[in-house]
Amino acid sequence: MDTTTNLRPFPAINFSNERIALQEGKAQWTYARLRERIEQCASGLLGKQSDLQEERVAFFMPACVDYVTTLLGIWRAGGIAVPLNVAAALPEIEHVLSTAKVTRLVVSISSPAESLPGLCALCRGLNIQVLNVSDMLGGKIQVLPELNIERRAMMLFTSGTTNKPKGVVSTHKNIRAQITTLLEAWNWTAEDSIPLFLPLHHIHGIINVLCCALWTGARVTLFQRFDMDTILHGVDERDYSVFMAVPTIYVKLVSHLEALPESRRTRLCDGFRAMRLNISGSAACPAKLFNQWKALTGQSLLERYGMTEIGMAISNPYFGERRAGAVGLPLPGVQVALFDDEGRMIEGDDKPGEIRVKGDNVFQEYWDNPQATQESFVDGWFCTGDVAVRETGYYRIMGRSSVDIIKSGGYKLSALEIESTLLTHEKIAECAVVGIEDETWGEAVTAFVVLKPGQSLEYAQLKAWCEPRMSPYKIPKVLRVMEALPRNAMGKVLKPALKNL
Ligand code: MCA
Ligand code: AMP
Repeated sequence: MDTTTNLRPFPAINFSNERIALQEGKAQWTYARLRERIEQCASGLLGKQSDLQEERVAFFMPACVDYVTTLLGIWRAGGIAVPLNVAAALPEIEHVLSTAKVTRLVVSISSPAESLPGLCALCRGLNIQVLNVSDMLGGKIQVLPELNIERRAMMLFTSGTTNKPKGVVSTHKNIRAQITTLLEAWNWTAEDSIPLFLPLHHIHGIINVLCCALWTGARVTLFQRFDMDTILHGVDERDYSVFMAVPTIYVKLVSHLEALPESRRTRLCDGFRAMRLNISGSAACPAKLFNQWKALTGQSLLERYGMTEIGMAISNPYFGERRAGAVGLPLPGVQVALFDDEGRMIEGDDKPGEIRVKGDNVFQEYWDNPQATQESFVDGWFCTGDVAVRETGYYRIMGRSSVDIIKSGGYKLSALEIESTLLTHEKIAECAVVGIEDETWGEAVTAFVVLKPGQSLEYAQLKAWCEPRMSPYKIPKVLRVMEALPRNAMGKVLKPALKNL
């Protein structure tokens, strides 16, 4: 196998030339034009250097052609791409930039650094140069480096059971494995066309949608966010063959479609019916939702399971039974096993255990955190912290080993991170954050707080206070003011008890 990478592993980018790679509004970019942009961006980033040598280059952009140009430009020039969450609050961006020791931040005309108040000053303080992607386009293309595929390529931040998010570092080899397994399993072809409306600081949007499509020569229609009417317009126009979303989006689609007049509903449901594949992932797809979607559109949602550290690991089959409530079978090239509490591998069906994963898809390390990296592997297996059971070979996720991880609308959140911010509120003495089951969000972030003596706090006040301090999706949906938090004899908060209040 080729052990070097530049863009050659993305065969379509080199060879699809006149095919449309990207569509944004009415504008379109062919693969040839995209390649030129990527090489110009890579050359601009390199300047007089011959290789970025794993420099961490962050970029702050929603889904747009400049985002794609920058991501692939950084890879092409030998840097580590650090995509930022465009909805993040400034303290969260500061954590990413300083942890990753980012040296340059790329912005675009549509998302200048000024769009987030304080970002320019933050970059000055951290000695980070801010550059605009448009300044790098149109320049001369220079000789670009050949890179070994073992080199680091991307750092995504993920919440864990510790306080602040950790940087998950994947190599070019990991990324290649994460893409190619999905191309094979889901039958991607150059004829595919997919809308991309998911955030682009996570695997789901970056690898499963964008990179899979660009690897094969398919077409990606870019949207800055999930806007129901715009997305459904494309469905009505039969623009897409594949649709990928988190369960919350399917919940929203079901209630939207059900509320429409019958003729309009039928047209749109027929639009989904005409696609070759609808996929759900990032959080559990309840059997009820699977059945509702099937009843409306005739599509059996293909549910799959993945994680920032491993890309995708388990998937229902493209051909064959797609089982409601189950995530399916290990993907090609990915080893998956269940382990009991004593660390013994579980053979056979029906015994629950922790999912552990091995394969080229598994990330290299948590950035600058060898201890966390070491603790997350046992005998070469990556320990996911998710508990599953096999039923006639199919995996079904039963839950997580930690109550401190919350999944809301597909985002993984750390209860501890939210608690530590809430504890800086002048009126809050104690707090515990838990995810309470919710039909739309999967889990709704709920804050149980004990106030300091004589204080009162309304939900609206808390929400307004949180806004500059955390991403909107982390802000508690519910505030419960308590006299005291339930604790065990050791003084530890009994979170499961809170979930049942
Ligand atoms: C938006 N809001 C949320 C969330 N999203 N609240 C809780 N959880 C959320 N996920 C809040 C906003 O703050 C706002 O609150 C209100 O909902 C409406 O906001 P809006 O932006 O209009 O909502 P939306 O556009 O309908 O967003 C819902 C969404 C979005 C499209 C489902 O959350 C989303 O894109 N989720 C996908 C995340 C994702 O890609 N995860 C993959 C990571 P207010 O009205 O009070 O201001 S996991 C991964 O990559 C692994 C590898 C995997 O397996 O895939
Ligand atoms: P993230 O770290 O944001 O990539 O989220 C990964 C986590 O999402 C996994 O560890 C699971 O807990 C959860 N997850 C992803 N896909 C599914 C699924 N199909 N069903 C249940 N949980 C899922």
